[in-house]
Amino acid sequence: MKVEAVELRVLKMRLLRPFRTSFGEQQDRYPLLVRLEVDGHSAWGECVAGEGPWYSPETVETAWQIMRGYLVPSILKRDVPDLASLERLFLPVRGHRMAKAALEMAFTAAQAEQARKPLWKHLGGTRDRVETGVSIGIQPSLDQLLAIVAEHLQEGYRRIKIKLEPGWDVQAVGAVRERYPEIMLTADANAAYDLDDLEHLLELDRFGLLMLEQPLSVGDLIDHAALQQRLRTPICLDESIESARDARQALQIGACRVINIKPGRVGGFGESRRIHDLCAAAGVPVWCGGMLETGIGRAANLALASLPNFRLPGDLSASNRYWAEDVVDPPFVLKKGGLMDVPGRWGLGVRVKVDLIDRLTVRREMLR
Ligand code: NPQ
Ligand code: MG
Repeated sequence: MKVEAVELRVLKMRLLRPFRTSFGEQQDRYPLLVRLEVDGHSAWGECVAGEGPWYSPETVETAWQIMRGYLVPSILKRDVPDLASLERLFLPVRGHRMAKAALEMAFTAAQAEQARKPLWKHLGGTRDRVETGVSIGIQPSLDQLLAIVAEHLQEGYRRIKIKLEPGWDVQAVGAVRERYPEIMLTADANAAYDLDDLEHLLELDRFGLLMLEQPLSVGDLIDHAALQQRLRTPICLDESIESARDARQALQIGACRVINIKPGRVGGFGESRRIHDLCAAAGVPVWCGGMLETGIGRAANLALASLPNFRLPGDLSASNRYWAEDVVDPPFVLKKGGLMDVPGRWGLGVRVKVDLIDRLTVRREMLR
């Protein structure tokens, strides 16, 4: 497959409501999109890097520069027969996994399109609908938290995740659990604690959480293992797992019992698949995380989540969880029972609204 040209764009989109985590609050999202031209066809991908280096060291700006300066030149006008070849061409660039993943997503969608298959079948998925969950930001009050949880349960989401930070943890989880004793409930600290908080974190054990996501710092596999020793609640790692090697080592020392896979965080579908397979072999469930994507990134996540070891509901929310108008048509919606259809058209599987994207674009460059 030959990539004739690559277009990079940054959009400006407003979230329907501000999203607050332990690393900050945000209302505007600047999605970074890539479009590959392959055999006269367009293939879209989305880079999930954040606006600032809070969730990960990558940002929209660094991803743009690394794609433009290194990754795109390494593939332009070259014959790249398959995913393994693309990964080899990207290997000299250390890190910058979100930048790599965006190009890999578009490349893989183009391959699926050429094979006349939807992405999920091309990736080896085994189902055309998946269970959804929703991630709820830190709220100004417990009342507002309960109201927003109620709203999302009503819409049908199968699993509620609430964001934690010191000062918004035991009480918040307790309030939701007291109101809803039976729901699948999880909590995500985005690395806001350390082992000095051990006794405090142990208080979360009584709420029967499905898992506790990324309680400690990114590099703290050993401390996560120590915490997991004391905690009945399974620990799920997110930020700490950037590769299949990280996943293998985390499982080896007992640092977690669940892994959140985000293709952006680990460098693409190839690495996601290796983590998926390794966890399947170890009997460890995985689920697909979210990064406030547009419908383009959502389509990719849904395709990945159709693989068999994605056994827990992901952060795979409907378009209207985040956006007044999504960049794909039709928008993603929840079906009965909190299920979502995996896009079924050839390639990425969705129709991209190029006119809308044009109107939202604040920066654009064509590379040939
Ligand atoms: C998580 N996502 O699971 C992330 C955190 C997150 C849906 O909870 C810009 C860039 C904004 C990255 C907001 C969800 C972000 C971001 C939240 C990541 O930890
Ligand atoms: Mg997380």
